[in-house]
Amino acid sequence: MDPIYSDPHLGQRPFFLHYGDLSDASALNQLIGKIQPTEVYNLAAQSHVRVSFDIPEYTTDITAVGALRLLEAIRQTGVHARFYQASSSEMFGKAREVPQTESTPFYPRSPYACAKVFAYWITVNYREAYGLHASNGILFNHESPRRGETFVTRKITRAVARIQSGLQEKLFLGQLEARRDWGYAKEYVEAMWHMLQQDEPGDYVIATNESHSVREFLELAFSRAGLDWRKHLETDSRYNRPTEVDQLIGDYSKARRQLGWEPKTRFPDLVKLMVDADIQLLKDQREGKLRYSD
Ligand code: G4F
Repeated sequence: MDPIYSDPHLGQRPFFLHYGDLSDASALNQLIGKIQPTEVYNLAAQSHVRVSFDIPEYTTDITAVGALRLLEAIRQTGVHARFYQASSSEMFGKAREVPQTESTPFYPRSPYACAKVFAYWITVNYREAYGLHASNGILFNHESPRRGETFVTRKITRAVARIQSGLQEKLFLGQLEARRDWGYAKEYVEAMWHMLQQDEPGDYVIATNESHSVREFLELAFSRAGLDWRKHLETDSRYNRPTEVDQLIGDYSKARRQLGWEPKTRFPDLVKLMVDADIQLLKDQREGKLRYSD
C-alpha cells in the first residue's frame, strides 16, 4: 500500500507518494502504467552544479538518462500523459547573447549543465519523433524558503538568521561576483503548469529579466537583519567551480505572450521573504515548535 500524505500547502486534498528512482527504468514503466497520469513533471535531478564536478557520472545518469527513462516509460506504456522537463538556464552557461531567449545557443559549463542539455534535446526529440505533448521550461534560478540549504541564496539567509541569534559567527562562500536572474519558485511552478495546459507543447524561458550578483544578495540579506556582511564573510575557494557561469539573465517575452505568465516578486522582495522565513523558522525551532517544512 502506498502511503497517503497531506500538506497544509496543498489544502485538504491528500496525495499519494509512490516510491521510484530515475535510475530504475522497469520501476518507472510499472509506475507510469499503474498510475496512468495525465501530466508528468520531471523535476528530479542531481541538481547541484558544484557537486556535479565531483560526481559527473551519477549526475549524467540521473539528470540526463533519467529524463530519457521517464519519456520511454510514457512512450512504452502508451499513456496519454503530457510531459514537462525541468530544463535550466545553466544550459546557456558561457552565454552567447544577453539576455538569453529560447533561441540562444547553449554553452554548458558543468557536467550538470551538459546533462540538462541532453535532457532538453531528448524531450524535443520525443515531441517530434513520437508526437508527445512534451515541453521544456528553461527556468532561471528560482528560490524560496524551501530552497535546499547548500544553494547560495538559502545558505546566506539561513546564516543571517543564525548569526543574528548568536549561533554562528562566519559564513563561507565562493564566487561573489557571479550574477544570476533570481525569481520566486512559487510563481515558476505556475508557469510549468501553464505550459502543460497549452494545446501545443513548446519551450519557454521563465525568468525575471533582471540580473544580480551574489554580493548584492548578501548585502540585502544581511541588512534586512540589521547586520554588516563584511564582519561575517570569509571566502573559501572550495566553493568555486572549475568553470563558472558568470552572468545569466532571461527574456521571458514568449512566456508572457503565450502563457500570460510574468514574474511578480522582484529581487529585493525575494531576499526579504527568504530572510524573514529563516528568522521565523529558527525562532520556532528554538521554541520547540514542530514545522512541516523542516
Ligand atoms: O545557488 P547556486 O548553487 O545555483 P546555480 O549554480 O546557479 O544553479 C541553480 O540554478 C540553476 C538554474 O535554475 C539550476 F539549474 C540548478 O539546479 C541550481 O538550482 O549558485 C549560484 C552562484 C554560483 O555562481 C556560485 O558559484 O553562487 C555562487 N556561489 C558562491 N558561493 C555559491 C557559493 N554557490 C553555492 N551553492 N555555495 C556557495 O558557497
